[in-house]
Amino acid sequence: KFGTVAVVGATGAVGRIIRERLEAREFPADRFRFLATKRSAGSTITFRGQEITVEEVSPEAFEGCDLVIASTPDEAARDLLPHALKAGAVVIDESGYWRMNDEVALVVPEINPDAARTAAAEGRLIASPNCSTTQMVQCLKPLHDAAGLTRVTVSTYQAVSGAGLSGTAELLESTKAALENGSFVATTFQRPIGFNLIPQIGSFKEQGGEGDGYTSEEMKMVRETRKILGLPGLRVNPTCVRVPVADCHSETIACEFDRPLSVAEAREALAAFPGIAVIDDPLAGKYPTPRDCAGDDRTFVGRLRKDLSCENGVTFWCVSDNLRKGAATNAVQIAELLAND
Ligand code: 11C
Repeated sequence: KFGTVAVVGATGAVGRIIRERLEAREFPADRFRFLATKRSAGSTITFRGQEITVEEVSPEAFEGCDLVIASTPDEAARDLLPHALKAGAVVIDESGYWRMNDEVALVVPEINPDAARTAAAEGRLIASPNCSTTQMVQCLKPLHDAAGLTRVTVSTYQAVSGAGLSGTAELLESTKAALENGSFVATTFQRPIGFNLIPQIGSFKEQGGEGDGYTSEEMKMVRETRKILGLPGLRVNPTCVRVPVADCHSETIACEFDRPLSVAEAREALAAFPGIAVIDDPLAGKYPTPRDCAGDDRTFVGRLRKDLSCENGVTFWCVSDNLRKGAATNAVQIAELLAND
C-alpha cells in the first residue's frame, strides 16, 4: 500500500481515466493529490466522495509523495520526473521520453512485472509503453512463448483520442464541417480527419538512420516491442494510420514464427493470456470493433487465420481502448502490482 499518491497531468485525456481507474479499482492509498499545469490548478475534482483541489505541478510538488503516476508531454516528463524520483517516490510515466533509456523499466504487467519490482526497489523510473505497442505486445508474448516469434508486420488504425482532448474535438469539428460543406483547417492532425485517413502519427524525424521513412510512432512500435519482449533482434515492420474513430486503436498483426503454430493453438494461447479476450467467429459476424471495445480494460482479438504468404505465419485483428489498457489501465496495473507486494 502507498501513503500518498500523486497523479500528474490529472486533467488531461489520460489523467482523467487514471483517476477514474484508481477510483473504480479501489486503489489502496491514504491520500490522493492531483497535479496539473497552472491552467487547471485551483479547480476541484470529486474523488471517492471528496473534493480535491488540483495543485500546480512543480519540481517541489513531489515532496511527501510515495507514488507518482504521470501523464504529460515528453518535455514535462523530462524536466519534472527526476525530481519525483529524488523525493523518494516510485514513479510511473506514461510519456514517451524515458521509455528507451537503459535505466528505465518499460513494463506491461502481464509480461514483465519483475522489471517494475526491481526498478521500484532501486529507485529507477518505470515507463508505461505507447498505446499501440501495449496491445500488440500483449498478443505477441503468448504467441512467442508458443512458437518463437521471428517477424511482425503490423498496420494500425488509431483513434483520435490518442492525440489527447484536442484530437477528439477535431474529429467532431472536422466531421461537422464536412457534413455542412464548410472548410476546415486541421491543427491537431496533418489533414482534416473527418471522413479521412492519415498515414502519419508522430513525425518523420529519423532520416538517414534505422527509422528512415518511418514515423516516430512506428519506431516506438519497433523499439518498445523489442525491449518489452527482450528480443533485441525482432523484425518489426509497422505502418501507423490515424482513422476517424473516437476511442480504441485497432491493428492487423501478421506474425511469423520459428516453428509451426496452428490457428487453433494460437487462439488457445491468446485466450489463456491474462487481459486478452478472443472474439473470433466471423461466420456469425463475431469480431471486435472499436465501438464494442471502448471503455473496457481488456485487449480483444479476432479474425485469426493462417498467413497465406509464408510457412509459419498467423494473422489476426486486435482492438483495445487506447486510453484504458493502452495508457491509464496499464499504469494503474503497474501501481497495483507494487502496492500488493
Ligand atoms: C497516438 N500513440 O495515438 C499515440 C499517443 O508515446 O504515449 C501516445 C504517444 C505515446 O497518437
